[in-house]
Amino acid sequence: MTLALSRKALSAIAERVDEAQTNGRSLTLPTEAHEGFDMACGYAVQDLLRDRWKVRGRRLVGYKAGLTSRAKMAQMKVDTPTFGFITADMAVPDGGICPTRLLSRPRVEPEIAFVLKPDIAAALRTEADVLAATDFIAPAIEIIDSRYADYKFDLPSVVADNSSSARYVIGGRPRRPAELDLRTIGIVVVQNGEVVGEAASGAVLGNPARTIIMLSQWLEDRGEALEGGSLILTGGACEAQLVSAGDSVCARFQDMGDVTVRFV
Ligand code: 0L1
Ligand code: MG
Repeated sequence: MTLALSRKALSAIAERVDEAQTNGRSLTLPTEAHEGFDMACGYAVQDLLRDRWKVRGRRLVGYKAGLTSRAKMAQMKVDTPTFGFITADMAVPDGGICPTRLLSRPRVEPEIAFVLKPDIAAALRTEADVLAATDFIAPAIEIIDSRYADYKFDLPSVVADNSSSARYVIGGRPRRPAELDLRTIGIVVVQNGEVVGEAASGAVLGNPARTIIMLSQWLEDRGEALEGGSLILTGGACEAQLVSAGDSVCARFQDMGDVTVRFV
């Protein structure tokens, strides 16, 4: 595919995004700085970012999907989900502490996380395929961030910023897929003792397993395949909430327990 920007220009953008993610700095949107910067350019930058991470020894452990619920789409005024990659060093332990010093504008969202079995089919096309390929399902909080100045937002730029990935917390009680009705798990988000978000897991595409079908198709379209053993964050079930140092957040998942994190 021919991209609107040269490889050199895309590499320079990946370097700037990497630096901003690492040091908590803000950037101009690539769409404002480069005419023609589109979704294909956004994913090309994301790939270059992933290559840079690998060279530095950051371990890829899976994928994230963003903007998979109506609430998130409405909050960000978009209608297309996005994907990104997650690494081992983005994990914060359940009940642990998340420093905000290197984050610009952290927000939290409750997500259903899947961990796939080590050996899976090349493509997962149905909910049954996904459930058969799933080792366990766990409650999660994703901590997203944006590296763009003045809270500006557009999809190609967000994709270049690895779909706003920053940190994640996996916790609660992991469950086998057969033990759950993935459409109706109640989720409540409590921030400093106050309920700030409520959803059912089916807010994510009717069933968060559908995120994994979309992810599998997206990877196939780019000549890649889902890797066995991957951790997948399926997308926020309700609107993301801004957090800052001093906040405590607990996401409570029906029949799956709580996930908690404190920001300093
Ligand atoms: O995880 C996500 O929902 C990705 C969100 C991307 C947009 C944002 O920064 O809110
Ligand atoms: Mg998310």
